Amino acid sequence: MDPRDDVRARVIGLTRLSKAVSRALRHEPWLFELELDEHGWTSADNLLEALRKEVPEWSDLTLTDLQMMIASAAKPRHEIQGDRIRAFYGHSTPGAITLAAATPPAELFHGTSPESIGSIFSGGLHPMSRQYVHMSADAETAMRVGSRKSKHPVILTIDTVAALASDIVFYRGSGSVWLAKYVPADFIRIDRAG
Ligand code: HQG
Repeated sequence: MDPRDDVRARVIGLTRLSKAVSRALRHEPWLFELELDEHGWTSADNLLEALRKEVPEWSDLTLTDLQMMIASAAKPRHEIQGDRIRAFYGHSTPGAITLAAATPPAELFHGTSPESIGSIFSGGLHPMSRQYVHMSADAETAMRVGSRKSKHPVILTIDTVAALASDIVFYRGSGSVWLAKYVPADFIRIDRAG
């Protein structure tokens, strides 16, 4: 990163900014006076205007700062196109976000806590507070996701070939992330315990 960008990144606090953007675009757009369209897009100008009031270090926040935050993130969470911005996944807003169906790899992975396993095997994977169940294309990512929930996460493998044959629809999130409205227990097995 250019040293001037590095200084700017430190002043802004990119992780803090990323969390605020996720809160606005995934969970509580109304707190930022934003409306999401059916694909999750909203005005980047309106978001910037709201964020500038959030913390003093963001009082002169620009689109370039948001682009730097997105480009330096460990994984693709947000996307800017022209004057619009959206979160790729993770939504818990009441208005449904419409995604395009896509064919996933033959296996997907989901990291969770040991406490959730009984309920998942009796009733399947549910979105819980989000709009979609989140899965990962690789077990290592699923392990990181599960580590947010437990020191000893359990990695589940989803047989997407069998699920697709039963008309379960999968959607592309971004990077390693795949989504579905629901995954029945029939297509889930334990991969390995952490
Ligand atoms: C569990 C982060 C009991 C599920 C991550 C999970 C991800 C059940 C929890 C993204 C259940 C929901 C999403 C059932 C599901 N009974 N528990 N029937 N069905 N669960 O946080 O997948 O870094 O809403 O196993 O990396 O952990 O923010 O979902 O433990 O991609 O970009 O209910 O969020 O992305 O937890 O994480 P979450 P998640 P970011």
